[in-house]
Formats: sequence, structure tokens, C-alpha cells
Amino acid sequence: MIEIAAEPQPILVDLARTALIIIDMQRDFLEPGGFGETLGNDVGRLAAAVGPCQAILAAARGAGLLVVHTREGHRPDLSDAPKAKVERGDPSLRIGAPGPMGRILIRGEAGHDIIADLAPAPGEPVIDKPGKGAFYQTDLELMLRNRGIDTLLVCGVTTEVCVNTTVREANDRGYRCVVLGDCCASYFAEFHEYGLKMIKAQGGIFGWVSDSASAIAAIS
Ligand code: TIU
Repeated sequence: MIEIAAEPQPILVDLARTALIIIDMQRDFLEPGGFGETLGNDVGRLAAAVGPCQAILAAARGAGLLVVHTREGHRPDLSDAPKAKVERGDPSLRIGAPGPMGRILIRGEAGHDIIADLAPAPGEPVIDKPGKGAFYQTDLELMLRNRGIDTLLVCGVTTEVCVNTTVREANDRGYRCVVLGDCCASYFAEFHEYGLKMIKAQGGIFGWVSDSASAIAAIS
């Protein structure tokens, strides 16, 4: 067992039962011309998480941890995209519309890819998810159970949307989530701050919050 410095208190983890999960570090969210920008966001705000994610990814691979990547997106025929999601808001391009990186938030298009800096290595599972949470309508839980995983180191974007949704889903399923704050980012600074605060409040109501340096020091 190793100890990771975290809030609201340090957490003891068994590396054989710990996975790194990197949520939705896709071109559609981080690069101009994708889903994030169509919603009116400044996608440059997510860049801060890339370096810390690269660092924990290298350390996790070195420590032999299971590494799981996720991608939010839909089938080309949109059969798995709820009408309420597709028609939501007033984006410059709707889900499925052609953009500079291909059709917005559609599997197989360039924008749906994970950014080159965090490309999955051969053998690392990539979970394609139609929703914000990584457990909803995916085989993530089955994969984690088959590997005996009980603790997740959580990174990715955005802090208050897909990271928080996934952490809440994982927490209800009995997983312990350690969110690495500097490995997450939001289009909204205050939502990032409060997204992390909500996880660790009330004695860690949804999980723990740590950072890449603390996790790397512990697992290396
Ligand atoms: N819009 C926004 O902040 N996020 C998403 O739509 N998806 C994820 O967080 N991945």
C-alpha cells in the first residue's frame, strides 16, 4: 500500500487495484473548431491540464497501472444521441454538423480523437461514451471489476461536467476517486475551483482531491 497526499485526508492505495482514467482529452474539447468552441467556449483554457496529464500518464505507465481513456461522442447516424442533447442551446454548429475537424462530436472524425500529446498506447482501453458520465451505457464498470480495481486516479475535462459526472457515478458504484486537480480543467475558472471543492467537501462526499506531483511521488 502507498499513501497519496490528498484532501480532505491522505489516501492509502493498492497500486494493483488502482487505475488512471483520463476523461475526454479530445480535440473536440481542446482545439479550435470542435464541440467546445461551438458552445461558445475559449478552448485555450483547457491547455493547462495537458502537461500534468502527460506527467501522470508516464508515471502510471511506468508503475504498471491500468490506464483507461474516455471519449465523448456519438454514432454517425446519431442514433445514440438524445434529441434533447442535440437540440440543446444555441451552438454555432450542432452535434453532427460538419466542422473543420469533421462532424462535431462524432466517432471516427478527427475532432473525436484524443489529442496527440495524450494518445493512448497499444492495449490501453478507450471507452467511447454517449453521455457525460463514463459509466453510462459503457462497459467501463465491467472492465474495472474484471481487473479488481477499487480506486481511480481521475484526470481530464471538463472538471464540472464529465469529470464530476464520472466521479459521482463511480462513487455510487463503490469506487474511491482521487481527482488530480491540475490534470483537470474547465472553460470556467470558478467551476473548476468549485468542481474540485464539491468533491472533497463534507469529509470527501464524492472522493479525494490531489495533484499530479503528489500522485507521481507516491506511485513512482
Ligand atoms: N461542455 C463541457 O464543459 N463539457 C462537455 O460537454 N463534455 C465534457 O466535459 N467532456
